[in-house]
Amino acid sequence: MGGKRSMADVRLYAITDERFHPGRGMIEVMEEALQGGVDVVQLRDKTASKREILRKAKQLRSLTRRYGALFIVNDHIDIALAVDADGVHLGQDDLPLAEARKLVGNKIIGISTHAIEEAREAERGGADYIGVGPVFATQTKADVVPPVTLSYVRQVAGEIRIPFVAIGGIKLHNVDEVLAAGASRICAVSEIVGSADVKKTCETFLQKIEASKRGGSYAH
Ligand code: 3NM
Repeated sequence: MGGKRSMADVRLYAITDERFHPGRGMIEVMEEALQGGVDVVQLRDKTASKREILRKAKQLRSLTRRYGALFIVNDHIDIALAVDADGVHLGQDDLPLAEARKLVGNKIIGISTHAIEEAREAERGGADYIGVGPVFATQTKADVVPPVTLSYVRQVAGEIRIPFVAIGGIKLHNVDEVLAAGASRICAVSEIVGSADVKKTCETFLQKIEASKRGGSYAH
């Protein structure tokens, strides 16, 4: 695999969360996800020290480079810059987009959105992509808003022109509904990194995404 990918080409986006794979290393798990075809890896760690997150970011930067995948750092612009990540992902309470842009230049900036007004604001402000979620209930993110449901996915698909990634409670058993609602980029945490077969889970997600693009559905 070669060449730098852009958010426009992204189909499957994986986020780290070590709580879901006790006894297995993050690098090993994310390498399986990359072998399974994920296009983006995001480092998300709400508890480790900055030093520790930096150490993991360096490892994930070199791993994603080997696979030609994008690498995004959640929250920490300084770490994203220090390891030359492809971008940062920011929430509604993080540094505002305009200030973040001054710091990261032309790196990718993704913004979490939970309502159409937030999506419009992110698009107007020059975000490179938005997160749309939580589509379904999730235990993975603390204090997240109630599920935005498929109707928000439909609304964004119909109105917003920058790439969007559907997230929150998305599993192999319900992803077809999300794709049918107009999503073409899927993000999952627990379903991917908590899987007994991470590579196979990613491959199956990708088969479903590709099938939906062809207008059909993947039968098993
Ligand atoms: N952001 P899982 S939901 C990190 O709605 C994150 O912005 C969300 O985890 C949002 O795939 C979420 O395990 C957690 O449900 C998604």
